[in-house]
Amino acid sequence: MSTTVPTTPPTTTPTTTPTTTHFRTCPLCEATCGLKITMAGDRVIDVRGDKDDVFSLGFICPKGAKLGDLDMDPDRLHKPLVKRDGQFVEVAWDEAFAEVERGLKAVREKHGNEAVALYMGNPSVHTMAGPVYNGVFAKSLGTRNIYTASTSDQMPKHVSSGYLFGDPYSIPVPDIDRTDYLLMLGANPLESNGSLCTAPDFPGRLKKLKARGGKFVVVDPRRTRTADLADQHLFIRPGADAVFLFALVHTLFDENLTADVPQIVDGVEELRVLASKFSPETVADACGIDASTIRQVARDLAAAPTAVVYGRIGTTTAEFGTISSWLVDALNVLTGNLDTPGGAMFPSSAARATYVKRKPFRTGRWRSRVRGFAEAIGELPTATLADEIETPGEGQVRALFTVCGNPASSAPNAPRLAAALAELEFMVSVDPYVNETTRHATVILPPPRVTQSPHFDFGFTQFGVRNFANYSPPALPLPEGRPSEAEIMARLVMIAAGQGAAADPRGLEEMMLGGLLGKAVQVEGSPVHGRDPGELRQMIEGEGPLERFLDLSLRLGPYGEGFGANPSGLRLSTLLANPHGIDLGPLQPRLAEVLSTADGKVHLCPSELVTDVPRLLAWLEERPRGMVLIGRRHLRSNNSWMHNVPALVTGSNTCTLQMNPQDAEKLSVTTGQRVLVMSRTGTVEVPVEPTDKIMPGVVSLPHGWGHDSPGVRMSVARNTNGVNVNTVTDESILDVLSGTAVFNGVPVEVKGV
Ligand SMILES: Nc1nc2c(c(=O)[nH]1)N[C@H]1C(S)=C(S)[C@@H](COP(=O)(O)OP(=O)(O)OC[C@H]3O[C@@H](n4cnc5c(=O)[nH]c(N)nc54)[C@H](O)[C@@H]3O)O[C@H]1N2
Ligand SMILES: Nc1nc2c(c(=O)[nH]1)N[C@H]1C(S)=C(S)[C@@H](COP(=O)(O)OP(=O)(O)OC[C@H]3O[C@@H](n4cnc5c(=O)[nH]c(N)nc54)[C@H](O)[C@@H]3O)O[C@H]1N2
Ligand code: SF4
Ligand SMILES: [Mo]
Repeated sequence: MSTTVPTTPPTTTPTTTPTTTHFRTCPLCEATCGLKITMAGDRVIDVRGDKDDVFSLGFICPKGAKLGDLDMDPDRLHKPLVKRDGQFVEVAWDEAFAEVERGLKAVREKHGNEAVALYMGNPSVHTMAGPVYNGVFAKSLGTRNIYTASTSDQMPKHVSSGYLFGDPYSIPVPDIDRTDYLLMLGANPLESNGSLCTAPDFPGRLKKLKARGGKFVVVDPRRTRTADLADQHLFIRPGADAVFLFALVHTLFDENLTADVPQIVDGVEELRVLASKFSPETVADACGIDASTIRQVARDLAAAPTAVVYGRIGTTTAEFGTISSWLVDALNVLTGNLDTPGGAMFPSSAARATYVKRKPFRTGRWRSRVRGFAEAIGELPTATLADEIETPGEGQVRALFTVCGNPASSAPNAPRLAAALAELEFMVSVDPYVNETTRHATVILPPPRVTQSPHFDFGFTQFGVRNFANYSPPALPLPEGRPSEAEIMARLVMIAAGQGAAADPRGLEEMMLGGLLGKAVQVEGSPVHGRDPGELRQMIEGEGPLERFLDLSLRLGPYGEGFGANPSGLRLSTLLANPHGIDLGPLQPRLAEVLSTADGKVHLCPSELVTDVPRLLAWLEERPRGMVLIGRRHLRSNNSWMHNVPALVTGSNTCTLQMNPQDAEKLSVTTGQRVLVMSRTGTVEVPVEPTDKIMPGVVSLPHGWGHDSPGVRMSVARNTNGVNVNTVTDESILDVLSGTAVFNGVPVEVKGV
């Protein structure tokens, strides 16, 4: 579709240049909106919602509309940087990879493989290269020091799904398009556009829920824009979701409101006994919600023809994140709403390998060296990465790779981690910016522009409220000699595997494709069982390695053409012929397919999760009763990395401390006055924003701000007024079952300056 040969960075194109139109899925958040992008030469001149997109139907948010500014950001790196004598210098790609090989080899020879850590951040599930190469890269490094943003986010959900259903990757989503009653805790989709629930135009879908006579209830310490739209909003004291949910479970049993629970569910009686300790009357004070209101919510949930409970970041990045995640699904089971339309359902991604049966899940197969935290899905908690870098001894982390991550901003007690990064012997970052994290790198390998990269959501097709598939080829070709993100990752894999910086990435690709096909032909029930992998390899189509992986995944997926077994099924060419995507219909019940527990049952009361209940009971007695801090997302921010787009950092997108007017009055502070927010780990100074939208005793600061560290090369972000909230979040407190950081309910003291 594109006609011109671009240079990078984008040129200043005369206005007479002919324009081209490109339909692409927005890769910025989980909503996967279809965009219509107009380009003049290699410049993006207009972005709007693609009204023909089968899923988003023209919806777009301000971030998607500014995708062009992000794509053409003058601060974006186009050449690798290597640090020499403390200064970054631009080098050729071959030289950069050779430097990576030298540095990695030196650390491994001196300290062993465990001295090398890997951190993968949020966009690594939004790129195509991430899902294809991250796993093999982690493996080729041969270290247990694997960290990701998941332990600052949704790991509790993986652990609860792992123990309930046997598969940590099968996370049910709320079927919001068909439900009659939605109970939403700790999510604000009117700003975030939804998470672990891919629903482009989430606001429109919530309005439709109400228009069809449904009800939705928001539980949040802040009256958010989502809460404003809801039928009912309950202020909850931060961190109390686990006891609130337990009280709902209690009420269902206490008032005989449970539905007929299917035979396949185990542990109902154990859960009843456990929940008996959490009556609404016992937990009301901790929640800040009357016992009668808690009982009313349980009754409404049980009475609705279809209903679903959905909990997100406010419930997962909390001290009892895994218990909350578990009870959300327990409530869906007990009310008869798991795996049924209008309830919590398991999406079916078009790129899912249908023939893979997972091994029964467990955490703690190994533990972190310093603080002994359990591994979960092969990862250690990001909250303990600083311990692993700072603490001497065998296995001390001395080198780090970061891919799509900014942990020096995003991790709890980020300043401590940033200081630890500065002490590393060697560090490589795959990242387009010199930011809070990458400024510490020895080598920075920048991925190409968004418009030069292909897109398919391997991640978020697993969380859609409808099943869908959408592929966007690159809008612009890569300039000669400029590696794609896939090639950057492939080269890192080969370096880590000892094949050297100059090895041909096609060798790795063939090995990976051959490995997948080799496995698929062996599994009974696979559409290619018994076939010749070599013959199948010949059939795979696609221009680059990512397209070929996608073609393979689609062909072997649940709607796939099965390498000829189902000729009308999906393959890459089907998606290429449908630039507005393919709608694969509403979600279908598929629990039987998902269940991977050893006994083939749903474990409603897994003993592994019950072990944390005594800590919850102790918290009920000794919970923080003073001021606590929670987070906040704004529509025009996205974590730490979009503050360099001028149009996104104006107006209300500011880093203020929201505080209830009663609390502001006690401190004698008014709008705009500066206050100190102090915690065990640090202090930040911020302007206060009194608002009755936040409950008394709670303050809120957004994350991802504070870009004025020395060496950060983000000229717009540098000049924004913001502080890093993770200066005051505490890495010493975790959701122990999942190793997840606590960003909500952090005890703080606030003082006027
Ligand atoms: N206090 C507090 N802290 C939080 C949160 C909170 O709510 N409160 N939220 C947490 C959550 S949910 C998350 S997911 C984490 C996020 O934590 P991180 O993933 O560590 O941080 P991000 O800010 O998302 O940074 C993304 C990085 O990827 C780079 N990047 C962007 N696009 C690309 C690309 O295409 N390729 C490559 N290679 N790099 C790219 C950016 O330049 C940036 O450096 O933060 C967590 N931290
Ligand atoms: N605009 C924008 N969109 C984003 C992002 C972004 O930074 N900006 N980040 C993306 C990422 S990485 C993610 S993971 C998703 C997250 O998506 P969401 O989970 O929807 O995230 P938030 O908007 O932070 O909403 C969390 C809500 O939880 C509330 N909360 C805080 N503490 C508690 C508590 O103890 N209990 C309860 N019940 N509620 C609590 C907060 O007040 C807030 O309203 O958003 C994604 N989308
Ligand atoms: S809601 Fe998300 S996917 Fe949609 S345009 Fe905005 S950033 Fe992009
Ligand atoms: Mo996240």
